[in-house]
Amino acid sequence: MPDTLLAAERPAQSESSILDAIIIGAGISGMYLLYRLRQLGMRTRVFEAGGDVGGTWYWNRYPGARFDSESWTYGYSFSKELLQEWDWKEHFSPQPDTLEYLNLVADKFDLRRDIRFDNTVTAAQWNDSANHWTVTLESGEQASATFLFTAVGILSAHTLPRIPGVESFRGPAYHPARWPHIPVDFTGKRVGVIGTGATAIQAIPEIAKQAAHLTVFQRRPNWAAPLHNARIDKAEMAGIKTRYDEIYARCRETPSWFIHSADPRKTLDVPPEEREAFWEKLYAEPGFGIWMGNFRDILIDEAANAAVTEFIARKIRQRVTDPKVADKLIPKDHGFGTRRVPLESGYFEAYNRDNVQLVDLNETPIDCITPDGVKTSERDYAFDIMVYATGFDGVTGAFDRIDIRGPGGVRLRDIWADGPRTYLGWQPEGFPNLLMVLGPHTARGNIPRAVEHGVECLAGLLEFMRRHDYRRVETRADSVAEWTDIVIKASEPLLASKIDSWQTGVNRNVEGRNVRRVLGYNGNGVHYRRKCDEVAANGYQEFAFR
Ligand code: NA7
Repeated sequence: MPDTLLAAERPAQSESSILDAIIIGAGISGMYLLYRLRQLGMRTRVFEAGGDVGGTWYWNRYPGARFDSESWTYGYSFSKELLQEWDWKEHFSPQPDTLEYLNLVADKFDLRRDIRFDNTVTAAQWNDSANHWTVTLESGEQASATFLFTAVGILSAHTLPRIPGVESFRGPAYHPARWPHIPVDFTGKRVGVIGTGATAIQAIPEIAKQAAHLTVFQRRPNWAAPLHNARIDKAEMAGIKTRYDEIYARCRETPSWFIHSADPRKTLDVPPEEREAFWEKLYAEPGFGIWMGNFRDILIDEAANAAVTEFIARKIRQRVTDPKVADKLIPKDHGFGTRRVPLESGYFEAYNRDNVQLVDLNETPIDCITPDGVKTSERDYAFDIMVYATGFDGVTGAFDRIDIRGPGGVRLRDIWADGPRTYLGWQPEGFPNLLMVLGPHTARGNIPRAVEHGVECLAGLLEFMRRHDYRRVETRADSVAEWTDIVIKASEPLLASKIDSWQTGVNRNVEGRNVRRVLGYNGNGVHYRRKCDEVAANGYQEFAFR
């Protein structure tokens, strides 16, 4: 094996300056990609905006932050030694434990020596004659490499609310994705939270336990279901360790790469009492079963969805003491499961506390943020601390924040203005040697499972290039057109595709993000795997090489 992928091809004078690969991001994707590219002998450097490894789990340190995937399906599967070495402490790992795990991975594989932390990539430019990418960092420094890999995550471009006066608040104000490294003490404080997405749904019960008073500003409620987290004791963990092969095999065989897969029955074919008993069982179980292990038609059939939606609404009414508050917490504009379902631990009960108030912004919209707090159409609210749990510019947002230019200065942001165009989510059209982990239009679901699969696919492509002495890869336009069409058609039957959410690319805090786009492959992950395998087996005919 040559010491670098394309060592024989590289002119002697550029040996030291042109790397084989640059990776943007040292989260779960970038860490594994670095490990894998090293195995291929590629000279690689990672640029990471954060101060250490971990991506999502480095940044999102807010109270209550934890997995909604079962921990023992979430870890990397590539190293049997690592699997045996690490003990998950809870079925749905809290952020500090997950970060500890990722630090262990970084230490064990000595990843940090190739990562430059606190380095935000602001631009990337393809040099066609030299056949390399040059990235520019916030500091103005530049670095070049034959291949540029994005490992920027799907929810890394956080967004503050577009509300007048947002910068004017006098006290501390936090977005959960930029949470301080020292825990925030809410004791005795008046706290305002804007947003009721998955993040707020995790944070609110925790903040409520501490704060003197918590006011939640809700624009749209979300459906949520119980997480049912539990600790894992030593004996249980020992059992999990013996079953890892089986667990990961199971994930490979389900549509979203979680352990859950849909019940083959159609909702309305099942007698009402039996249906009800099934839903009760799912509601009492940990994790995404209520969403992904439900009857197979709840996410595509209006009547089926209405039935399960009614069940979940009833649960909210049972759990929230004040019927008026319960009613406000029940979404009216979308059915259960048509936006990513937040899994909660005492979220609805938080509203039964005397120190928690829900403000419905449909009744009393926010006029502005003031130095003291929030002014709605009805009154002023004074706060000591504000939390803007207002989400992310999903999937393409992190790409848009980098000025990525291909041949002739073409901007990726412009090419994707009406929606991303890629082949298999591996590579955008018209951008040679730009490869993506978790790029738009890949299959996603259980993120680390998607990451490992995506990295393996790209590693296969690179090995193929090495065997054939290729230095340049570009997707064929007709392949991109075909895949884009498949992706769009796969999402059409889903009720979710008719709903505004980060998954359909709508974020009213970002200029121009008010039109729905298809951002991921929403077909069956098993089919996606098969397709990727076929492309590799057939010699990557959908790509042009030089
Ligand atoms: P989400 O799910 O996008 O939630 C953001 C929340 O913030 C949502 O309730 C929004 O209401 C609300 N929001 C955003 N902007 C405003 C303004 N300007 N005014 C009032 N309310 C606002 O992001 P999360 O971080 O909670 O979760 C993201 C994912 O992380 C999640 O799906 C999991 O996969 C993990 P809206 O619904 O837009 O009316």
